[in-house]
Amino acid sequence: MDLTALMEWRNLERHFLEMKDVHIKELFGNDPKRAEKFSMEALGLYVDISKNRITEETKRLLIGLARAMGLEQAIDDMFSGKKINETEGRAVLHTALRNRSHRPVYVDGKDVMPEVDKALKKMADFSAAVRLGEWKGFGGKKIKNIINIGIGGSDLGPAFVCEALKYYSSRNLDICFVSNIDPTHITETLMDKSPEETLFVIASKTFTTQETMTNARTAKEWVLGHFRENKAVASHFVAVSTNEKAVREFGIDPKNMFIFWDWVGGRYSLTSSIGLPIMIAVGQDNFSGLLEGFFKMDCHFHDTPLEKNIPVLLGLIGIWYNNFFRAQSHAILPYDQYLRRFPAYLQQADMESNGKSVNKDGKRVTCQTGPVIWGEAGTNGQHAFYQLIHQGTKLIPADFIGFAKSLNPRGDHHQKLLSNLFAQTEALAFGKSENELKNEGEEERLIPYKSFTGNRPTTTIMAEKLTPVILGELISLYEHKIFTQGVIWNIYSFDQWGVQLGKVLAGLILPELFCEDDKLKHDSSTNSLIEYYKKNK
Ligand code: G6Q
Repeated sequence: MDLTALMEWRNLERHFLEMKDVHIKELFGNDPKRAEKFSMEALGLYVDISKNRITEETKRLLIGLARAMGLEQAIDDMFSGKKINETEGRAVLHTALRNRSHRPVYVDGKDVMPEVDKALKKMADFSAAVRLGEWKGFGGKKIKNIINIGIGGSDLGPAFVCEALKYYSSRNLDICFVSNIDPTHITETLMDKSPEETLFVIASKTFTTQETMTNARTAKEWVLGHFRENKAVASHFVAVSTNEKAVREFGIDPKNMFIFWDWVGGRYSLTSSIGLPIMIAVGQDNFSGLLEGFFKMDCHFHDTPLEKNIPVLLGLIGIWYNNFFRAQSHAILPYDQYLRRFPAYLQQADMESNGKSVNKDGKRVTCQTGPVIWGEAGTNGQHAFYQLIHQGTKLIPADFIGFAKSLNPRGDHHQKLLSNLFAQTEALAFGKSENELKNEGEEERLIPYKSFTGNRPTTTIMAEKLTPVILGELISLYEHKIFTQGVIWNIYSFDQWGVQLGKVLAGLILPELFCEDDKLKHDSSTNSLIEYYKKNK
């Protein structure tokens, strides 16, 4: 199916010609009720899409495209456990992990909910034991440090959420994340810690990932170097994995293994056992709150008509800029320090899912797919890259995220933070014209530099305050936004073959770095880099 040949696509192309020079200022000028019409309140979120370059007609046409691409059926297929990850032959059921209704969800004819509940119970028992100081190190001391060793989907989700929910976390425990194979990462992390008080969570779906297994072996040497008894491993290592055999071979007792399943994709796994460090940090109740939030947004996505469906609408607005305005990137700008790592988390979620150029029919796509995702917590970004968003030559649609209440109120900090958030969206949308500057008596020669064209689109998402429930809703919202876009682009969002080639080549180069023989068979650049290393190591 060629998406760009669809009548719905061509209608959007025509509509784009009418819209491309329309200013957001005009859209607001023509309709005093625009903010009301283009904002939504649901599940404790207030989502304002009015500062986008859209009209009712844009929405209607985009929804037409979504229907033409079978979005409603695709949503049903995902939730019902169809093997929609066809290139890996797997169902995609992260929604079952937070299915608080406990309605059966079937994979290959088997209801997975009892196993999901059992895994959650095991996590809860273990987390409680660690939090209460009942889980002791081999030397009998309480655990003070939890170090999660994992990478990609086995790192970014729990690392992001542990920081996002830090306000709700136990301050008696230090939760760290080691992901990079660079020895600096684990060295710096272990530096100030005692093996007696440290518990490692080795998080790897496959339990074969080079970075994770190398770091895990180094951690094991560190622990055994201290205790000099193999038995110590049982008190200081647990595993989160789908691969029991490899976990056992590493020396971890399978009773200290937390399972998940092949129908949970790495970057969609933080509500599975991969979330163990989160539950240890914030406790079972807060973790349940997080799941509750995910579930609420899952239900909203599944049950709400496309016209009022928040993830669908945000996904469609993204398509509008990406494919018609030809925007190359999308900024995520959380005005909350706790959400500092949201952009990095979403970078993987979005770019690994939708960074594809072959469609479901095995053909090259005929339109742009996933954008570059980037961002930084407000207000830091304002003093760094916002210049380009305001006055650069590129169109960068941005999502602003903020909360009415601060979790750490202090003087007028929060009011200042929010005034900046609101002001940025206002400045980006409405700009400042040369005439306004003239009327203010600005020096003639500076007018071109000081004027702002505006018409730079933003979406603002607000909630009363950052809670585990709201965080779950926000993450699920973006997961489903990404899904929506993948369906429209007709690509497989749940595989990641693009990470393979580099891994294979690294495997070939590794022995060459150790061997003295200098007959290298790569291209001249790669050969020179390897030779440079050998001369200077
Ligand atoms: C995510 C990817 C990838 C994966 C890591 C770690 O969707 O699959 O980021 O999570 O490569 O893999 P393991 O968990 O198997 O170590």
